[in-house]
Amino acid sequence: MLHFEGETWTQGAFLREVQRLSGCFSRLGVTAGSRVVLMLENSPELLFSAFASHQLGSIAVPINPRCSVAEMDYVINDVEPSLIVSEGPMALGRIANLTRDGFRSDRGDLPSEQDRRFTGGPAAGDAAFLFYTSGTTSHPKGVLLSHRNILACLESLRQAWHWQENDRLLLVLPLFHVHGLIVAAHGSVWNGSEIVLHRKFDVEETLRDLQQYGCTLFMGVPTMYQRLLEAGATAGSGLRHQPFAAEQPHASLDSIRLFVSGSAPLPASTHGTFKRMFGHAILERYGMTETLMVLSNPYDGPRKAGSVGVPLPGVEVCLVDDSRQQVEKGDIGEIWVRGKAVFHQYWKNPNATRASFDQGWFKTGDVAYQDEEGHFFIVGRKSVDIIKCYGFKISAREIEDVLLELPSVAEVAVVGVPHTDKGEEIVAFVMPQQRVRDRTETCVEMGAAQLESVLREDVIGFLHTRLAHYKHPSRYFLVDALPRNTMGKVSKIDLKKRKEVVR
Ligand code: MCA
Ligand code: AMP
Repeated sequence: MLHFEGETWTQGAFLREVQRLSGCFSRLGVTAGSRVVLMLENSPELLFSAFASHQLGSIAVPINPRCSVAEMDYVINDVEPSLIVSEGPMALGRIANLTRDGFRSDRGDLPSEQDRRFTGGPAAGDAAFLFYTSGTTSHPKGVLLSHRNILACLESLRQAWHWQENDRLLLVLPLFHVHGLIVAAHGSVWNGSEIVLHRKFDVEETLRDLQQYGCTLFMGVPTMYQRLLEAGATAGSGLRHQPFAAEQPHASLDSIRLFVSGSAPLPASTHGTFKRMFGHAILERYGMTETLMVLSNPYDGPRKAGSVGVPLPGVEVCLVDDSRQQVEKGDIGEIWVRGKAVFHQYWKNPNATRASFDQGWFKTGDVAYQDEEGHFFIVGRKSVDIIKCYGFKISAREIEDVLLELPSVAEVAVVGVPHTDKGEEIVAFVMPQQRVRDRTETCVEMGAAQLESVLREDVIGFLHTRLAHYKHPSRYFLVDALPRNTMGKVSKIDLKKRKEVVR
């Protein structure tokens, strides 16, 4: 059962929409192995389209419908889709316009016998999804996930989180990433449970629907939990209920049996306050687009604040030092992962694929230690060039390369700095081509407008054409020089620690 903006689809109705769409896709030329770009806001149509693509054995490529034209171009050139499913008019490729009205007026017939030829479904090893994810390089890489990868992950989560048919999940995560689309949406379909879908996370609508629909499951990124806490603590926030007493669990979230957090570190303080305010110990888990879900706090046992738990069923995890040796408990090492849910290749990028694996293990780049009981604690990442803002993975290199295209910019360094709401905020250090006169300090923070007047360039307008909004720096510093180490490399660690930057 799917609920969205006052409408409901039973399982039968959901399946009929999937069947109808797969017929429609097939008529538009989609075949097994071809790519179907899904560029839609959260909506039932996005879910129907993904499952229609699965049925045809094609590869669904979900992308942020609010990405910039340059980002869209990049993905479309990379995947060469046979179909782009989007809302609104576009001037690219072969388009199925699925605005809600368009979608309804094109109800068409149920699939013909010929269209049904794929209803046996694809083989387990066939690719189901291609997700674009940022890395240490400038351009995002396409992660090819097979049906086998996805089913292995979903089955593991079913066991670990006691996911059942009578669960009802409030789904507010964006459906163009693994967290929302695979873990939450496909997880619900796999378990035959219900979804209450929102277009976007809104704190008041979330609190309302958790109660109104009697939801049993919620999955979010740490920012969402932080905002739920703020709403809970703020009197007169427009919530229909009374502000919560900080020391007294709020009774009306009783229907929920599990709050899950992932995609970025959940601060131990958020975990503790949430427990006091709402009476629930959030279950934190860890995963990655390439590996799907890897570690999870226990459903039954104690959930340790600050820990991402232990390996999920069917997943092997080890911690490895720089000489590729496994480390002792308590020591820090890179997380390596092995298991059926781990992807096999980046799209058209054999070099990146080769570099990511070592003896069958996928090297995550995340760094952690294990306590005596075997619980994992993430302490950071090997690369300073990866930023997690609002749960989105962002490449500092990608932003730097865009800013460097501005003629007024000589050098630039982008870093992630801790931030209460976002997890990390994006901070850019810009060294202009022309030394700016009448400036005595070497590192001056300035707003975007001031930066534009100093550089005499439309920095923000340019960023809009190149990068999705969540990749735009939120703070700018004008610098005379960037700190460099003995090898001549910009020392981002020093930049992150600068007194002007730390709030
Ligand atoms: C957005 N912005 C705009 C526009 N739209 N600015 C100008 N014009 C626009 N049209 C700005 C926003 O104001 C904000 O800026 C920034 O862009 C980011 O937008 P948004 O993310 O929408 O911010 P928000 O509305 O505050 O929402 C916060 C959110 C959302 C609800 C936490 O970011 C979200 O849903 N994040 C989830 C990400 C996720 O699902 N990750 C999973 C990846 P400013 O910052 O200046 O206010 S998968 C993964 O990580 C692995 C597999 C795992 O383990 O799960
Ligand atoms: P993505 O590429 O968007 O799939 O993001 C995956 C990355 O998110 C991981 O490599 C981690 O750096 C981070 N991540 C996911 N879950 C957690 C968590 N619970 N705690 C800390 N980092 C996390």
